[in-house]
Amino acid sequence: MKRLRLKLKNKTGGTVGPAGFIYPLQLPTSSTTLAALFVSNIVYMIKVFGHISPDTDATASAIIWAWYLSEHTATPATPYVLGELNSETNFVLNHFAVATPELLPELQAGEDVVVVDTNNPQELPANINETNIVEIVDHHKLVGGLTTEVPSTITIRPLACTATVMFDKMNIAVEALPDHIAGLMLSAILSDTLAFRSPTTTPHDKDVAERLASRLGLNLTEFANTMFAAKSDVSMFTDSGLIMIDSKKFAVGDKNFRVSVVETTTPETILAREAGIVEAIKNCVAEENDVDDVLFFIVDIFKEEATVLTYNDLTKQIIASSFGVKVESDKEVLPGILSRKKQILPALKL
Ligand SMILES: [Mn+2]
Repeated sequence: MKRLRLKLKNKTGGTVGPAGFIYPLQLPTSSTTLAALFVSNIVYMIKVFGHISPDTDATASAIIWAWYLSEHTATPATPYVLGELNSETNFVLNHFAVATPELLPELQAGEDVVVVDTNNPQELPANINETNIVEIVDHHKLVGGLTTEVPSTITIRPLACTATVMFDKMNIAVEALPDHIAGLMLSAILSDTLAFRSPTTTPHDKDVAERLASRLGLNLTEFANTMFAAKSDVSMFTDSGLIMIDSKKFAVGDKNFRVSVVETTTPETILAREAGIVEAIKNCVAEENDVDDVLFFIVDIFKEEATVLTYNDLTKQIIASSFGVKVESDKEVLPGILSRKKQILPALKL
């Protein structure tokens, strides 16, 4: 904290107030009032966070952007996450010696926030539209629903990963990036692209990842495989935890689904838990009023195929009509299907 204050003072020419707080000369937004500068008597600190069910990109992007805002724009920022991290993300944070971000506390009306790796209010705190969203950095389709009182900086680019968008926006040479920031960027790209296997991958994502890997002296394939091995250890998750690791709500016709994905190199360990997972799905449908069913996809990273559980009539029907297959058993293998964003959600129909 001391280092940050000194840096802030040097950069902005701000002054230190009577209580030792920094009063920046340039406030980040025109709507920021002096009262809003202080949250629980601490220095003004903008909160940066991604979506619920945080994955490696959502977590890494929050850390990367908070670092960038703090170090390069004199806007002190703190990264947060909206839930428990998956085993891949924990591995990545450990590997690059980065502290796990705290869980996002309840947001106050009017407080400044930055949203990364989503623009979907359904994946954000319920009162998100009462906050002041000063910036969004994302790579998902624009779904609508987020509103702002004043103009906001919004960057959504058709790249495979939010970290790639950030790499471009920062415009800092790979050599000048600290190790942990380069490492988080690389990990986020490898995670979101499944090491360039996913059809969401663009040549630019690949190029940036290769430059980051060489900057870090990492063998890209080996590092990606270690990440995927970490991701594949889901022994710490309960069956209901498993369907929530990476889950997005999605409406198809008049039905609301949870579309859950587990990416793994060892699908047999997940399939061994099939009965328990189906029970967990039934409990989820009973508990969540706005969920009619859960589509649970097990993505085999190395074989580049997905197995989806088709345990009842509705799941059989939607998988049959969406993917043009005859569904005759309680699961269906879909060759070549890796990406929920690009291959699963756009295909879903009843
Ligand atoms: Mn992402």
